[in-house]
Amino acid sequence: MRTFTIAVIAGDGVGTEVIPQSKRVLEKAALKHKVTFAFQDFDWGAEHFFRWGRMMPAGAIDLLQPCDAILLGAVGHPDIPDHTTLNGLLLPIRRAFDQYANVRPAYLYPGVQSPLAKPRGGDIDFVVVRENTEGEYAQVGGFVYQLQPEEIAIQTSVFTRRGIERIVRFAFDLAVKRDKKRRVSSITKSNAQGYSMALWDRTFQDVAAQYPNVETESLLVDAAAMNFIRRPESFDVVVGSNLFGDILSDISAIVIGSMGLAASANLDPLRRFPSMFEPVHGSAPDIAGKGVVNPLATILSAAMMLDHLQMDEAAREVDAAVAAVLADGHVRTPDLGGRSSTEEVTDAVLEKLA
Ligand code: GGG
Repeated sequence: MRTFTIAVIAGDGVGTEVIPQSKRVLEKAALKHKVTFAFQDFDWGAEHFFRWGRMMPAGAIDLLQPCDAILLGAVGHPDIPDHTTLNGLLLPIRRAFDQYANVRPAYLYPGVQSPLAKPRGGDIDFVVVRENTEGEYAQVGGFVYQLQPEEIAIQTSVFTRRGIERIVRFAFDLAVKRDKKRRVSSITKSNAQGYSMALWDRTFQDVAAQYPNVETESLLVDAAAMNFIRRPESFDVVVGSNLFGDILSDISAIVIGSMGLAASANLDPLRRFPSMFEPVHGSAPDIAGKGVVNPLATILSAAMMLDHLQMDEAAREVDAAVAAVLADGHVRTPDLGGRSSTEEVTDAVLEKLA
């Protein structure tokens, strides 16, 4: 029987509530498909920071490296600056394992109400592909006259042709693999960012020329934000920089009905290192500890992990079980207008899986 070693970082806030639920679903899938998941839990995050002054220990990357995949809950705590939590855990893992493709599907499941008036279940079905290792999140810069009245902060974006080319190519390959609209939308702000984003535009055109059967469009990020609301059904694969992908995928999460349904994968497409799977949402301190967080984003992220581990059928089954629960409409957490608990929603998914 094949055993997959899964590093599990539940993290903070609602992360500690959704991760046990996704493990329950994975265990059920494992039983059915005759594999084993050996979960290795790492108690890194805010509590680790309060105790040791770091979000994760110095040797963390070495501990994660041998694992087949990483499942992450959420990071963030109201008493720690967000840049400390993000740069102390999530971003170093993405960079260390060259998880350069952050894949964030936006699918409006039948039975779920979009806040937009027009779209019905199935009408919205696209994927945001976010460059995940460089761009605006490269953490290059510094302070001059720090903490003095004349303080200066300099933060530089890093865009490389190699970095842009590989993520754009990933987006085109995904459009071909999805075989839906075969359209890739590239998002920049090259009218204002005349160097980095101009390089992005040129690289996009170069790669696009190699995919004559894929339709393309280039949008400025402000127009893209507008069109995610105005014509979400027109998108197929959307590719953007680290920052733009991060922002736009929050819009796509909400047009499909809830942040609680938005899954994501941080992929090393070359499979040299473990990839990491996480819900798009953060630690949600406002609802943490109440037992009402929606577990479906994490369960769908676990389904993406199954797909990455080449358990395609198991991935499809988990996705279908989630779709069936949403279509029934009886069992749902408050973010979707229901009154069910986190555990009850998982119970309903497990029932459908059976
Ligand atoms: N689910 C992981 C999490 O806590 N995400 C919140 C967050 O701030 N993410 C920033 C990012 O994805 O770059």
